[in-house]
Amino acid sequence: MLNLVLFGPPGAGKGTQAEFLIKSFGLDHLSTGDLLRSEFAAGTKLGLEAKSYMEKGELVPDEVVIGMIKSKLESNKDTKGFIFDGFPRTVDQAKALDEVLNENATPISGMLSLEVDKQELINRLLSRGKVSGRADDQDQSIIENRINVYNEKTLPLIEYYKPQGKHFGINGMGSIEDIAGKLIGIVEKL
Ligand code: B4P
Repeated sequence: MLNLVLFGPPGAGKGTQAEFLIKSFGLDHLSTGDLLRSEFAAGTKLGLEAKSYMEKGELVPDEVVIGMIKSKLESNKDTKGFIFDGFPRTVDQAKALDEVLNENATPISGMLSLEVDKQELINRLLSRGKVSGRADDQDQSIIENRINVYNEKTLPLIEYYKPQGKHFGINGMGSIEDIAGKLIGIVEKL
């Protein structure tokens, strides 16, 4: 089973590149951002709680996100593997994910980390904000907060996966197709 963590700051291209990896390797996509947005579109209690954090560019509490991922893993047992997109975002989330995957002897195969300059991230998200309707993509100060939260709480995850030999850094600047080619090349060797 192939389990990939697609990693990077907001706007690095995680959602974009996940589509290429799904097509190439037949994996199931688990994006916590998409799952949380569908919860609040459905008006659930979990979704309404998450919305208040997401609109400020803060992380949704670990227990909410971990509970959501556990139930998705349990209901998708017949799979070739998963792409975890935007999850884990804290060391506690990574530990919780490892616990569940280890119970089924299906560990993380690799962490693909997209590296993109801060100004490019801001430009990409502001331009998506013009068409997506996402409140967190329309205000530069919220985008900057998301990047700060990433640097403080999410970036340390690189040091969690590196000693396990699972971290792969990829330059995420350039054409979407070229970046996809580099990612596919890495995954083929895992
Ligand atoms: P997400 O939905 O994960 O949003 P994101 O980090 O902004 O990344 P996204 O995947 O959308 O953008 P992408 O890089 O693909 O999270 C939203 C919020 O949900 C978080 O802020 C947080 O509040 C909450 N949340 C989610 N997961 C959580 C967790 N695990 N724990 C706690 N809270 C959680 O791409 C962005 C844009 O760039 C696209 O428009 C794309 O077209 C463009 N782009 C991509 N590649 C490009 C390239 N090479 N060149 C030019 N443009 C490119």
